[in-house]
Amino acid sequence: QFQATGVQTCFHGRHINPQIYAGIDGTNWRLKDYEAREGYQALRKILSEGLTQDQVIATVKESALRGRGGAGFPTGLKWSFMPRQFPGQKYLVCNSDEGEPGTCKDRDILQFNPHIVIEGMIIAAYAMGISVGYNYIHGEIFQTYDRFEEALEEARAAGYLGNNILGSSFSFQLHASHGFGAYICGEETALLESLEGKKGQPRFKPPFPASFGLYGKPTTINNTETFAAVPWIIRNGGQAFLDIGKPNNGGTKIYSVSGDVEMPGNYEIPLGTPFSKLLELAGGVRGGRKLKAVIPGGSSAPVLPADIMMQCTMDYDSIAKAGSMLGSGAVIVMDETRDMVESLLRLSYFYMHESCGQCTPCREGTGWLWRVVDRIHNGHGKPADIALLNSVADNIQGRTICALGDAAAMPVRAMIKHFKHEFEAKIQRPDLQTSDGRQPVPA
Ligand code: L3W
Ligand code: SF4
Repeated sequence: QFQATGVQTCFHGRHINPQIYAGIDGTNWRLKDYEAREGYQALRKILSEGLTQDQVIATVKESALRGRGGAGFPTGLKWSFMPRQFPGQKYLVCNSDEGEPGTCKDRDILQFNPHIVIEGMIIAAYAMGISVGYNYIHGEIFQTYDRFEEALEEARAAGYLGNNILGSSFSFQLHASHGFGAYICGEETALLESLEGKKGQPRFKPPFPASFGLYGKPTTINNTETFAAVPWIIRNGGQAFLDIGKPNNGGTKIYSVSGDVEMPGNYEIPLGTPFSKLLELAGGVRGGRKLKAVIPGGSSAPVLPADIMMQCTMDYDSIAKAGSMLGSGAVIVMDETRDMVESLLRLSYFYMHESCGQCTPCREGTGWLWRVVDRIHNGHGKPADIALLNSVADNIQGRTICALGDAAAMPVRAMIKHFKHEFEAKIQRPDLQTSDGRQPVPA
């Protein structure tokens, strides 16, 4: 029932299963097509049945929908943090600043089913009594931004957005905002700074955006995929959504599967599905090779060796129990030929490059990590370097303003924990270095 149907959405090998989020072939994204797929029926239901704000939030809580951007925070709980009777302006923000290496799901949702995000945001705004919203879209996806703008125009013209929506007393203005392509602007408070026209640097939390958000006003920020789940939940009920997944992990999730698989792409499957099933949907390991390791939730998530990963189900709790995190659902598959030192070199370069430089442990530490991994990779590693890497990671983790510091430190510790022998081999046997990353490193 939930097998990826092979619906082509973007380019070869990219599939989104038409269960909840999409099911689009690239031509049927317009309002009339969305309405033909029960689009805006959830909004109509709320307004015609006069559902209260509390009822909508209670339904989302019941669904056990958790934030799809990385942290997995319960959506209904987050919505309930918003002050109801706030005298000033409140804001709703969609985080479409998808930049996590390996993640490419939000881009496809916006490109192929933009109205599902718009409807989800309208419902969220209704539930929290918000009259203005923004969708902050990653700076490098111009086509997607234009598509979303077109969809907004359609929704406004049809009376779904603007003043007195569908003749009700509820009004909501929604705007698109183009980001600038910096990874750090996906961090919610950096995003808010950027939206305000400032340099995109994270703020200290608390206060959380629910009390001090955009322009210092109460703000709720959810990920694109999170909003996209909301119309289905309202149409079918919270319990139905929960039943698709497993307790505490309601619904389906889109996984961006990349790396050494036959059919990389976006796959929508129920939370709680065995990893082995997802791997099978993606065509298995490329070239029939053996699975070596998997990064289960985007580059910030600790790597897991094949034997542990094959025991996991794809949901927040199972992956956390195994020592990693589901994150944004970017599943990076590595086969037996992958050189883990070289993989870590790529990752650590990314975090060094994307650090906003605001706090010393992250600004200096990410550079240290990269330089030490680089010298190990280049055959100039010293025996003390492995301990040095762990020590630098220790001095970053938990000591920074935002999660980027942790995200840079955790992959280092995990790589060393599970694949220490590869680091040792490079230090002891420089002749085993690989430059193309395809030569196996003997155990
Ligand atoms: C009010 C409280 N609100 C928490 C809210 C908070 C936020 C949400 C989760 O990081 C992760 C990160 C990346 N009162 C609250 C409260 N909130 N306590 O709940 O908060 P938090 O701090 O747990 O997470 P975060 O800062 O949102 C996100 C990881 O995701 N990640 C990155 C993904 C990148 C993308 C992208 O490319 N755009 O999604 C992937 O794994 O490392 O750990 O809203 O305000 N007491
Ligand atoms: Fe900037 Fe890094 Fe500090 Fe985050 S942890 S605020 S990215 S310096």
